[in-house]
Amino acid sequence: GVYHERYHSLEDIYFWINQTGQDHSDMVKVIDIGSSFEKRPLQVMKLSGRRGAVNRAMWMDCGIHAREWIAPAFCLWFVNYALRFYNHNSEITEMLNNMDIYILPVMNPDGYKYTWTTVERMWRKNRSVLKEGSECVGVDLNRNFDARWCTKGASNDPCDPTYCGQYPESEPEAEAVAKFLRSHKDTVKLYISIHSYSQMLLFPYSCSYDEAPNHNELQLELVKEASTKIRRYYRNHYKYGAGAKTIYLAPGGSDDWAYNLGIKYSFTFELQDRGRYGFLLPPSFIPQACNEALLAVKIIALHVMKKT
Ligand code: 0X9
Ligand code: ZN
Repeated sequence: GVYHERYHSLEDIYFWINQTGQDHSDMVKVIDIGSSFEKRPLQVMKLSGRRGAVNRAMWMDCGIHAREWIAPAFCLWFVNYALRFYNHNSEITEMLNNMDIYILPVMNPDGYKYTWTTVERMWRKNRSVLKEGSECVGVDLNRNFDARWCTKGASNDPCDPTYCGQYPESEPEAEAVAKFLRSHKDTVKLYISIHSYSQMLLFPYSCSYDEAPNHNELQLELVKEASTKIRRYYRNHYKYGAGAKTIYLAPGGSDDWAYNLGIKYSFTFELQDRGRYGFLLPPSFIPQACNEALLAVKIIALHVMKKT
């Protein structure tokens, strides 16, 4: 529908999340997992098929970084697709019949709101204010997780866009996600974090050049396969590989942390584009950007279901 071909304000997204929960109460449950620095709710949508309980789940978060507007747009697109095509598309039906899908559409609501309402459209971090010391605001939530925290590739200067925070999980947004995943780690088999831009499908590690134990499976059976299909069906090019070698060394990320927690299928997607518009991706690009990412999510989720 036309709703998903636009970007939405934070208030619109909250309204949509709760409306969707009410309209589809048989398949959607809205769960509050915590609140942001400025006390906005962190709302997760739990999607389930019309079946009994299952002991398998996946997690997807969007909008860790404030300016990456295509990310929350993708989470909304995905939920809409799942609800609309459950029992009509075999892949999404199989996913929902065999796993619960936890979706956090806006992990950084304060930052997202800030990019919508001030001239700082290029803001990246959250909006946390330090009690003492610095005048500068915000922590990079994707440097705030406990994975070689604040080593090379992150900054300990609060004024930098990649500031790692005072300690791992110092930020309420990162802490809430980490807490939720720790308490669901026996069921969550797949972690996906949605970012932009640069068109990449990344997996651990990004915090070091070490090769993950299941590197070959992640590389050859999953992201390569997804990239090939995106090229075939959408004529678009996605790079793929371990984060540190493919994009850059960057510690403290959610994907590496989730991987070390035991979620052996852990990914960061960088959606469109490759830099022409960058973070300012025009709304007319939303449908293709989301369909490409959806294809990759399906390929990976179906593989994980077979293997776990
Ligand atoms: O630097 C990041 O956090 C991500 N790129 S972005 O341009 N969206 O900021 C890449 C994250 C890759 N994974 C880790 N660094 N753990
Ligand atoms: Zn990002």
